[in-house]
Amino acid sequence: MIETFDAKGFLVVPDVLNSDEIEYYRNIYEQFLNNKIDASRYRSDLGGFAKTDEDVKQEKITQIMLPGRVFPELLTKKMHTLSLQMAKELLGEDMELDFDMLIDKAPFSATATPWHQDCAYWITMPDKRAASCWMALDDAIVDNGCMWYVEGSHLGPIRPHRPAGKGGGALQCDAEESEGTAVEIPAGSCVWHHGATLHYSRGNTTALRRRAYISNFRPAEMIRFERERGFDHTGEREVKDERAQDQLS
Ligand SMILES: O=C(O)CCC(=O)C(=O)O
Repeated sequence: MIETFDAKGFLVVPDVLNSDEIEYYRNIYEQFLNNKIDASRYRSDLGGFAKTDEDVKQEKITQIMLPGRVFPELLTKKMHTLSLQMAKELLGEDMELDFDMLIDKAPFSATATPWHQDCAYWITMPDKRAASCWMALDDAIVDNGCMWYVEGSHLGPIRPHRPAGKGGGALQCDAEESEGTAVEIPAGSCVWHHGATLHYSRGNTTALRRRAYISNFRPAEMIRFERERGFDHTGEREVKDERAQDQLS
């Protein structure tokens, strides 16, 4: 599995959570979505680039940063403890949780997450080791927005990124589905990707839910490096890694 991750830049780990555990996380996830757990200061629309009058009435892609900080019980449960263990096996014993987030694509919200490499969002760091664990809390299929990855892209250059549109939201770079692989996984399974792996997901065009819980890991020393520079993954989104600056724009 480690070799696969190193070569491809992504890795499926099946059947991590059992049905009771999935239910536990879904229950908390719903409390975040309906604001029973108030994370409004960390909530935004990752699909906020699709700005017609109709679009602004409803979040297209709900992103809530740092659920584990808002509701610390999560940090002690299986998803966080096991994914930290996996991160250490994949990238080294010095891995620690940098941030977590919820990304929800509501039924029929039909908004793609644009192609991007996560490191474009981050400040340039001397140690590039980083990985995200994308945990499916619903079956993830192509039509509700499973993840797509470009195999080996973490080994190549960082593509130029730009804001996906006006008004915050996501970053994007140029890439095509024909370059990538769709990774359909059942609820309770996860897929890992490297911080430089090019990825994307289609919009949810179905009546199905598509709840994902994402945890990101990097060396403890690099987390310190970020925090010393005031970077904690709660701020405005813009191209931060100098390798991803769009020289053409
Ligand atoms: O869930 C999605 O659609 C996108 C997730 C993503 O970009 C990430 O985990 O880095």
